[in-house]
Amino acid sequence: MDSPELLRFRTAVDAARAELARASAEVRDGKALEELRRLFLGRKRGRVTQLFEGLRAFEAAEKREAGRLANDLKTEVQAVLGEAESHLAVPAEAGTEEDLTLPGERPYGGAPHPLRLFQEEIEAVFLEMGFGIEEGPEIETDYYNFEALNFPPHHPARDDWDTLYIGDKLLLRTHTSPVQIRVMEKRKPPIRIIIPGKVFRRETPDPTHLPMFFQVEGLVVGEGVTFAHLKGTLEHFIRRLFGERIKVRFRPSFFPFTEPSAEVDIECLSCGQKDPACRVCGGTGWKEILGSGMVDPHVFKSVNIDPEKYTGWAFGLGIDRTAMFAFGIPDIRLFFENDLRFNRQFRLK
Ligand code: 2NL
Repeated sequence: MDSPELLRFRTAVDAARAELARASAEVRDGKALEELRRLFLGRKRGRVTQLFEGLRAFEAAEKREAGRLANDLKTEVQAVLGEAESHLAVPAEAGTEEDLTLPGERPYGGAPHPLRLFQEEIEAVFLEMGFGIEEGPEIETDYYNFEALNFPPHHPARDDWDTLYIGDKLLLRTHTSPVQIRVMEKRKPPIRIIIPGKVFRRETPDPTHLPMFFQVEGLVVGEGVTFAHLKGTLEHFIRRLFGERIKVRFRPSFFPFTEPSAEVDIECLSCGQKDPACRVCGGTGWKEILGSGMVDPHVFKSVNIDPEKYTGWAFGLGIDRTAMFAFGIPDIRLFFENDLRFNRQFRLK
């Protein structure tokens, strides 16, 4: 049985709770809210405060129960005050109303991806020199991706260009060269084109590899086209992209579809050719940026271009790899995380 004191305490708590409900329903502004807060939680006269004061009169046996009642009420009061506050309209102070004559805020409308911007820079240099831009399918046949490019079936050179096969004859293209083959089938020389696009290789993702990346290839075919044109054009391209003073070197190499072949290196921009432990150039001072060569006569034969009459040169460059080098980006995967804080850093000029 509750003592009369505890009964009275219960009644007082219930009365306070009823008053809370009534008074809170009438709160319309910050001032009324503050009054309500003072009515219940005020330091001397607050309803809750006084109930806590009253606890002192109880024997230990009932103090615990009375304390619980007072505490529950306090929690409720705080919840009701918080709720009432969140429903209050922000007071419109004089002079701070919305100025309807101000121009609107421009919503963020998106921006080209950094790789797209870099691709467009590359395209601009070749467009200047009279090249056209071609595109083609990302799913290719074995013929266009390999055979026409002088990779016979089962040739070990295919190992360096392993990819995902879709059935026997279809695959994800490993370079954009198949587009050049398609163009040469349809069009007679002179030809002067670049082909940017997605390519695919069997790779495990790491800071410098992904199974999908971007490439630009180029092709020039005509009468009297020589290795001198290859050198002059590629050197000009590199100077337009990286600046007039960049050091460039050509180095012999091998590709199944060109003969002779050359790789092109530029000075390491990361260490300025000075750091024997440089992570970017491995201490060599040079960074390979593209592969190139004179189109192999076997390639011309597969598209019915007479290699006795016409010669040509071609090149291939990884857009992602080159953009990483140009911007000092340490991990290729950053391009594909779609983190706007990363992407927005590359709004060029
Ligand atoms: C590299 C090397 C290269 C080509 C691509 C090509 C295309 C045709 C005929 C002959 Cl149709 N060649 N493309 C030539 C040499 C090198 O790419 O390292 N790319 C990232």
